[in-house]
Amino acid sequence: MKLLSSPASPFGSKVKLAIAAMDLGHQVQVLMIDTLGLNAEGSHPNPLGKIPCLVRGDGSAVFDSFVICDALARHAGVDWLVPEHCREQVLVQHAAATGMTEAALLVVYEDRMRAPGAHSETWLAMQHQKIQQTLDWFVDNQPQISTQMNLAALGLAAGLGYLDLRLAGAWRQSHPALEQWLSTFIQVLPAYEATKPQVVH
Ligand SMILES: N[C@@H](CCC(=O)N[C@@H](CS)C(=O)NCC(=O)O)C(=O)O
Repeated sequence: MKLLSSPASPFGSKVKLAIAAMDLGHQVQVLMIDTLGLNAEGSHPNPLGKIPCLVRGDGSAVFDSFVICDALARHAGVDWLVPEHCREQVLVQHAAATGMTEAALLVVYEDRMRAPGAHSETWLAMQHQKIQQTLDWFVDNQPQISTQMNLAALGLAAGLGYLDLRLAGAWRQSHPALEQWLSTFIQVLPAYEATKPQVVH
């Protein structure tokens, strides 16, 4: 299997963490792609032109990151990614992590895709507010950390890594409880350091 991703992608990071947690590293080759380049050529296996995208041996493409994690769990025979006994809680926490990460991506895209004079300060403030409110929410709704790492924990760790990369890690000062949470996560899943969102030169 091939995983199309990029080192900075938070959703790619979540999938790479899932691969490490499920010990599937030897079965998945991670390929770095440039989404803008592939979109231009129209050759992306995901019609949305987004990463991450898993391409299996038979050529079938799986997206988005949630569906990829689910497909990998089924492939590995893993039943703890979304544990049955706390299914709704994990899915809600995962949705919060996803929304927070999407808000951070929108901040980055606003900066990257619009000319400086065309930025909407109102829109940016809304996204920053979503991020802050969700961080607040996670203080009281921390995903459980275990050697069998659930989807919400993977999503939050990848999302916090993206805030480190793109928003200068300001969350660490405002939310020390989550900094402690991430540090415990890394102790249990050290692969975080190699798979967190990062810029590779
Ligand atoms: N819901 C998707 C979101 C994926 C996503 O937004 N990926 C970003 C990079 S992290 C992307 O490909 N952006 C390029 C684009 O939107 O064309 C998932 O969970 O996989």
